[in-house]
Amino acid sequence: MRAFPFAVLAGIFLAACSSSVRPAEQDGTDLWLAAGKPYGEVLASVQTAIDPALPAEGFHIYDAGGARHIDAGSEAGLRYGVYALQRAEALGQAGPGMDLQEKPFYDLRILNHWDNLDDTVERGYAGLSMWEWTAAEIPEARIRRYGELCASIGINGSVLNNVNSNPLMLDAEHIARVAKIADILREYGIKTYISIKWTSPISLDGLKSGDPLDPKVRAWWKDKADEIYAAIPDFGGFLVKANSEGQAGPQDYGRTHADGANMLAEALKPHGGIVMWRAFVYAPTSPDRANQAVEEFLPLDGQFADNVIVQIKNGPVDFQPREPFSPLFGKLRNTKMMMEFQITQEYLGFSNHLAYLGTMWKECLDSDTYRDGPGSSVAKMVTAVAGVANTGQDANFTGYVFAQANWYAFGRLAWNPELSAEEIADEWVRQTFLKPEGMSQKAFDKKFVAPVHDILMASREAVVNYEMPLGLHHLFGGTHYGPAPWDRMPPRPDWQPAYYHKADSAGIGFDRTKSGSDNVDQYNEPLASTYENLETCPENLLLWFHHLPWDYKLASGRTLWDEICLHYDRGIQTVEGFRKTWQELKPYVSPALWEETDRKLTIQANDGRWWRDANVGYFQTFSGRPVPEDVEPLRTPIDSLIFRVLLSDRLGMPQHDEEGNPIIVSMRRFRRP
Ligand code: GCW
Repeated sequence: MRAFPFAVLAGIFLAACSSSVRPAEQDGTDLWLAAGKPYGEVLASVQTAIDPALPAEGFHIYDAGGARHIDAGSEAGLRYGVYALQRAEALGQAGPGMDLQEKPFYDLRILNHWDNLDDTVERGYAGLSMWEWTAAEIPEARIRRYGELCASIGINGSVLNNVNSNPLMLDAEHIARVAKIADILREYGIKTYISIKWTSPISLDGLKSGDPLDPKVRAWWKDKADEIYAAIPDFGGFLVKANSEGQAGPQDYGRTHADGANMLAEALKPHGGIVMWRAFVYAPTSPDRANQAVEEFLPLDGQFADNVIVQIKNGPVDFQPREPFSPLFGKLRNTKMMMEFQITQEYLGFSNHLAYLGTMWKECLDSDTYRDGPGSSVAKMVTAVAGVANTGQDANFTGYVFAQANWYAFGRLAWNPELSAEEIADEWVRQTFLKPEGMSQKAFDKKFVAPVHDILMASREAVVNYEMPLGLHHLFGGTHYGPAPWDRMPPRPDWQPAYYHKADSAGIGFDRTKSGSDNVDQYNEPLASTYENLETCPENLLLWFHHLPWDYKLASGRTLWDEICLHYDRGIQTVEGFRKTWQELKPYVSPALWEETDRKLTIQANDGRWWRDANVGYFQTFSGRPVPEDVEPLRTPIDSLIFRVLLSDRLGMPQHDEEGNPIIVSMRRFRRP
């Protein structure tokens, strides 16, 4: 027998190993339940008991007498326990002697669906409404699947329709339909809520007014609540957008938000329902939109009924890639507050861009408001959490496998805001992507899980960088997908990017210091001074709080102008890094998921360059400075971007060509600025 040299033998052996690694077939429709055992199987493997001494939604998993047990405070707690065990098994954390006791941090963990009765979804990027309002029957199987997914991460409430609500939501036909959906969701521990339109009594029954102090109006809402509870005995309550972006509300009758919320609260109270009253209010006349929620709501602190909770967006403007936390979280003391996060990526590339939001939400939850001294984190100030859902009729629910990570992260953080974004990312990757056959767990962890986890962790900062770095915000146009810093679209100044970036030949940024809009003073000390002072203002919020000259020197020693260019470039290069990594991951991921992600990462990189060309190119018309030599040069002259728009389909989804470039077209009509 001829002896092969060792190196040759080793080579043959390695080749055999790698060729026997075959990616698992999967298409993303199992979401994060892909790697776990079926629920029924996990349930059948344990002994269960309801122990009223445990917290209602809490559970205890432990081993005793040669068996695994799950004790829980209620049926819902038991379900959470089974899912927790399923997750632990999938993550390899369910070995003998397991002992895990948990209860949710927040009682209300709610998804807000901005779904319309015509089946469109406002800011929805995963197809039409999954509730299928216009179909003859409700989509039962789909709703069950949704129920499982929500329950598996502890979500216990669902607001079925858009906050820009339709009065028909409250007619008999829709109440009956909502009742059918609620009957299914109840099985998964999920309460059903609806968004109401303030003027419903006028539209539906011809009342002359919507005045919350008018006895007829009050009686109408009371009767309506009784009617709903007759159909849905455990109905959760109302979510309300009032006196906001053109929606009517109590202020139209000279009344306050508290008057309005309390009227509804009174109607719901006998049934145990709640009102979630949104603080997303702003008027076109204000010099700083970021100041308005505090201006309107602080004077009402302590006036809201005990079954009212004020729902506040994480930032003071509107779900931008980076905002400081809303100052309202540090101001209200005698009002229940609820966080509103946006899971759907309205400003972070829709369902095209890979942007893991666990990091963004943690940044907000961990921020110290100093309301009751140091340690008053936003997470501790709020008593409930809502997330604007990213679900639709798409088979994978979210339009992109990586968008599923955000639904997952929302649920996990609502359950336990102390989890880290890293842990959640790691859990999600391991449960979502199946290990290829013939690959050891260790190899899979190293070659696939770790790099994908790293992509997730870097992704939000990449978006901030190529869209709106250094505290810039609201630079988008049209459908909110792409850049339009030049946009001066009527009718409102506070819908125009120039209101926010304020670029001129002297510099750029919004002066929110004491000598500007004084937004800094809405924050408690030491934050007010930290933001006010250029030496201490965090660089990633610099242009949020300050208007600075183009040649202002940053910590790096470079000028503001150069740093702006550098950040845009860094965002693009980070996405290029994701693309490169993804190429290397091809052997370990199913072809369907690999192709989907590859195409979307290409789109993301191209979109990133479009954001850069538009913003850097436009700001250069003011700065008059060259783009530094160590960054990638601009690709498209600014002249050819201004006044052109992205081609979108009928649902507002952006169109890209074969190479993944955004299709930018001339406007059909000139709109007078
Ligand atoms: O950010 C804006 C969105 C609107 C949304 C509004 C809100 C539902 O662009 O689509 O309306 O916020 O939160 O009410």
